[in-house]
Amino acid sequence: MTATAEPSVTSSTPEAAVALTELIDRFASGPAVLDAALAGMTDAELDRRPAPGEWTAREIVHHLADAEANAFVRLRQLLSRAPGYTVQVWDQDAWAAAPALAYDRPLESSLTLFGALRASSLELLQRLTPSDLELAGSHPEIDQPYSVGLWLRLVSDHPYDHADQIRRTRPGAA
Ligand code: NI
Repeated sequence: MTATAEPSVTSSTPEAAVALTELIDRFASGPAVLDAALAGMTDAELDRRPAPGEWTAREIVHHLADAEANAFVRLRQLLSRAPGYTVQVWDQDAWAAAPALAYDRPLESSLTLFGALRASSLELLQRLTPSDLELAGSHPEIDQPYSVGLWLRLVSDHPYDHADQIRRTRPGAA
């Protein structure tokens, strides 16, 4: 997805503090948002491909876990002030399509992993200072510093975007 960022989250005004709290709440709610989107879906529904080239709900869940694992590393690299840190990019479509990564397997391990990774990162986010938000590295595909503030905005939105996508895989939704 395309990266956009509002700079306000990286300042230390009262408005920015509210914005930060809201972003952290949004980050924390990701697993529940995903669970709600999946509620009651059968295996057949999880494997329904709404159109050629689009992901199934099952594939989206594995993608969310794998993306969170990448995000988990990025946050820690940023917060550890890794010198000259450049984000490691990964090809999400190649991961979803690689037979060895088995995006057709049961959901449970990826749901557990997504929740656990996010719970761990949440503990770090709850301790952030305003200056931590400005810690930054670079991203080969983003034309601005890849800061903790940008990370938080992008990663907080991620399960919301994909929950919408899961709802669109349901029969009659698209
Ligand atoms: Ni995604």
